[in-house]
Amino acid sequence: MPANKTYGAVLRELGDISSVGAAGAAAGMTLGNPCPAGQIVNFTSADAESGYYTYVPHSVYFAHNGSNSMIGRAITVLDSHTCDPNANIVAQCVIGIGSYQTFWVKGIDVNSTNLVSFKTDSIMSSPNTAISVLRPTNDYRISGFVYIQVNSDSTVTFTAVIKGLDNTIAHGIHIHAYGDLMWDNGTSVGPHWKGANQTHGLPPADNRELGDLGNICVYDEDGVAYYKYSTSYSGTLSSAVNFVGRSIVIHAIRDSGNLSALGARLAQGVIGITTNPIPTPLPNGLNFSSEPLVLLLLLLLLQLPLGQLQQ
Ligand SMILES: [Cu+2]
Repeated sequence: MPANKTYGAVLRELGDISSVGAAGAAAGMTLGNPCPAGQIVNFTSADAESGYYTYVPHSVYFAHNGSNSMIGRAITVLDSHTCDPNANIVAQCVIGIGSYQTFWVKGIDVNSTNLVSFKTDSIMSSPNTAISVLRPTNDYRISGFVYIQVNSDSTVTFTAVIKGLDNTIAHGIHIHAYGDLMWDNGTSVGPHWKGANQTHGLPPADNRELGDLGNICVYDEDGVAYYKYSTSYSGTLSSAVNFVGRSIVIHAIRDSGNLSALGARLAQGVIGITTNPIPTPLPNGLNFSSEPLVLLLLLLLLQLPLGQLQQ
């Protein structure tokens, strides 16, 4: 990092960091003005090296909840000041809900299940998609994403493509309570996202936690993992209970429904809003209900008389 170089930080409309530029326009960009309304601050390399940098912005775009929430959007860092039209994006992240365990969060009850909601503006009059770009914890080598789509019947479809998992076993997948990636070991995202009186379980159990998404257990011949599950259980993008700014976590072992044996956290990513299509469509022919189908066939065979089997 060159000495005294100036960098700029800009709030983006979308919380999509699946590629450079995927986070879209600066929030509240005014046409004809090179300085975007979403500008947060300019800082120097000396500021960055000092560690935490505190800045109190004054834009309406910097709310924690309500109609102008910045939760689930992205912050990009530019290699020049915020008003430089030729600046390049050199870093980006999604704004998640902070965990009180790792960070001070002023005026926010981080234990609430319903503290985030969307801004609806000219770009997203009715947001219906979100994405969590996964980053490995510790020294694991895992990459991928979970794409989340709210369907017209208000069910939500979670679709994932993940590389680097052990393809000989299943891996638990959950929504965790916070979008706080401060700690590399995956623990700052907190426990599973859950509502009152919910206990951990596997879908489609009636009593399970909001974040219980079951297991990833479908792989292609190259070892790439795929996951797809639709549910009306986990809220929507705009309902009072929603997952924006929380996180997706992938575990080392199968989730058997037992809260005491979930395995290490291999990858994590904050859930941000997006209007972009899924980065990688799923290949055709995947069967996400293979386990139940095998069980069904076994039951049918057991009920058939042997004579019928020999015909
Ligand atoms: Cu988990």
